[in-house]
Amino acid sequence: MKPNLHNITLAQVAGTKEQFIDDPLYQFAFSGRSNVGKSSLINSLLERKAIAKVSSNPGHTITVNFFNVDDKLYLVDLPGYGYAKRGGKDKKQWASVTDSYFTQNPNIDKLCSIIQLVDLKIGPTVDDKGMINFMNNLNLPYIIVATKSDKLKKLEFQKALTKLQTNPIFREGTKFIPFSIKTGLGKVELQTEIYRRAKLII
Ligand SMILES: Nc1nc2c(ncn2[C@@H]2O[C@H](COP(=O)(O)OP(=O)(O)OP(=O)(O)O)[C@@H](O)[C@H]2O)c(=O)[nH]1
Ligand SMILES: [Mg+2]
Repeated sequence: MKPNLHNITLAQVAGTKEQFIDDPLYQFAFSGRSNVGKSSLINSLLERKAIAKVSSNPGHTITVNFFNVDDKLYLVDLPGYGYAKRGGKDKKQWASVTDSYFTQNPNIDKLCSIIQLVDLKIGPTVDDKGMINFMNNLNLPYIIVATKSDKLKKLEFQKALTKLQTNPIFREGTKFIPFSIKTGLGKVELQTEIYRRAKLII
């Protein structure tokens, strides 16, 4: 059964790996460079305006935030990578908490899929390619969300999407979903894909 989107809580804000959620529910983690739209995507999927904090300044999300969706699954908002301005101790803290979600997380087997965001207009950056190679090497399941698609006109949109889908860096059979918070494109498709992977619907 589909989750009741009226029953959502921010269950955990984790600044260290010891604070990661430890329970049997499936998790879906949102990954991508800073400012690509991870928190916005979570709000859209949960049909809320601001349950996940959005900012026009990159580097907004600095903790790993677990949203409990009707006690059926977690959406996990991760800090973005590739934000050069954040230096020193902060950058290390960010890198370590995101990194440890993937590499030192005793509940990694609960990670059902990574939702990897790529800006459709920009295409995969060097950092995105690093993340995609990392997921390929660790055999982690992922879905590619091509976001901010509203920024492209129809013809450019089709061209950019085909270019992305034919990029050999992605694992064969990869699911691509074009998305926009502005037009609502891709929202229902991604909700359905998540519920299906979490075995809530067939
Ligand atoms: N045009 C357009 N803008 C978007 C879209 N999605 C997000 N944005 C904008 O992009 C900016 C960054 O969005 P966030 O959701 O905070 O990005 P984030 O990936 O969570 O960023 P960090 O927390 O820094 O990693 C905001 O100004 C959003 O309004 C989209 O589909 N289309
Ligand atoms: Mg964010």
